[in-house]
This record gives sequence, C-alpha cells and structure tokens, in this order.
Amino acid sequence: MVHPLNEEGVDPFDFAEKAAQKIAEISGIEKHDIALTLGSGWSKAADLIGETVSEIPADQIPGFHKPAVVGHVGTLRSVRLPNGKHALVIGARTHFYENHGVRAVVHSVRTAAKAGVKTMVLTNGAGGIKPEWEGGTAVLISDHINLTASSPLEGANFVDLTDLYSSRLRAIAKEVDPALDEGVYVQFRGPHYETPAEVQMAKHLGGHIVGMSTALEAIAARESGMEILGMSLITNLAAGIQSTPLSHEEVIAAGKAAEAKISQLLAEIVQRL
Ligand code: 8IG
Repeated sequence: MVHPLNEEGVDPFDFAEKAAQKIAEISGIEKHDIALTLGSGWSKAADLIGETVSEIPADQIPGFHKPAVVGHVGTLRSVRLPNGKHALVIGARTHFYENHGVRAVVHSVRTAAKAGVKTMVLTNGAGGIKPEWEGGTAVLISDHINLTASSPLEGANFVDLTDLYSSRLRAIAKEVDPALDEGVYVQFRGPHYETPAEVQMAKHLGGHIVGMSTALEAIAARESGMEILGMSLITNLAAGIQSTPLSHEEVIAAGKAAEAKISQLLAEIVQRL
C-alpha cells in the first residue's frame, strides 16, 4: 500500500497543513508553541508538563498512523503548560526503517510547524558509545551524523545545518541539570542494531550516540525554521561497548526504570523554553 504522502500529486506541506487544521479542530487550540516528539522511555513527560486539553489517536490525523513498535504510544496530545503556552506532544513517530518513505518520517515535524510551533523537542531512546554512560542516562544531542543516505528535502534545497541542535536551548537544559552530558547522534537506518564494527566506525567518525530516528526529523525542523532541542535516553551501551547482546526487551526495561526521572527533567526544561 502506498502511504498517502507518497501518492501522486501530493504536496507534503499541504498535507501537513491539513493535519495541523485537524489538530486545531479536535483540540480547540488554534496555535501550539512547542512540540515534543517522545521516544522510547520519554512518554511520561506528557503527563508532567501540564494539563492535557485533548488526546487524539494518531490515525485520526491525516498522514499519521499507529506506531509499529511496542513501547511507543500512538497519540497526539495538546497540553497547556503552567506558563500558558501550548505544547503538542507527538507520541507517534514514523521510523525510516518502516519503509513508508522519508516524507512520512518528517510529517509530524512539518505538522508541528504548520500548527505554529517554533521550538521542536526531539527525544529518543538510543545506544551509548561513551562507556561512562550507564543505562538510564539522559544526554543532550549536540550534533548529528546522518548515515541513512537520505534527506527529507526534495530538490535543490540547500539548507544550512550549523548549530542544528540549538546551543541556546542546550544551555537552558544545563541550567536545569548542570550534570547533563552531550554527544553527537549517529542515525543508522536500522531496524537491526549495529555490529560492533559499525559502532567502532561511528566512534571514529566522531559519534557518541547511535539510534534510528531524530536526524532526518531535525533536518526537516530546521527547513521549517524551528529551533531544535534534541535529547537521548541511553538505554544501553552500543553493541561491542557492552559485552552482552542487545535486546529490545532490555531496552524497554531500561527505559521504564529511567522514565520517571528523565520525564521530570524534560518537564522542567520545557517550562523554561
Ligand atoms: I533504545 O544501540 C536503542 N535504539 N541504532 N542502536 C541503535 N538504535 C538504538 C539502540 C542502539 N538502542
């Protein structure tokens, strides 16, 4: 089945506009200020950041669908923050490895932009390359290396990616938790985890975090003019850095164990954005 965004004649920005209108219609909130994509381990933040105005199943919004992965939520929420701002919480991420195409991967980000969002918070669960990061550590993304061999941009659209993960927003996060470390996120296609040799490659290229999301979304967010904060929950050390094999169950368990703490951290950061 062809994903609706890939049908002939579809403009992905018009489609995002339709999705944003539907969100406004259902939630009654005309404009959102901040959006958060909550990856594995981060979903509790949706309850902590403010008062939920509306929770919408993903399949009611054009271009969105229920998640492929156990441990992802499958809804969009409109949340009113204590400071009166409105956050759009995206609990339905489409991964590149699902093979719906890159338009589907960045649709939520483009929808957020059309909903009025100026600050995009992208979170994920990921593997760590720095051995001092224990499972359950939250880290800031300082930059990325995109190893998907793809881009969400179409045509000769030469978008600058300097300071993609805003140093201003990272400084705000460090005000909340001065111990927050940061690193370069390397997006692999997945869905298999890396071989130990690929993890060594990522390390030698200057990477510190390995994952299967976020980089393509960040590029689209920059294209749409949003300021980006990226955070990873290190649920496991990357293959070969940890001596035991990786398992999705273990990753979910590490996420659950860290969820309360990192969600509280994210809620405090969001309050200051
Ligand atoms: I959670 O070790 C999680 N997601 N690519 N590698 C990649 N993605 C991940 C990993 C990991 N852990």
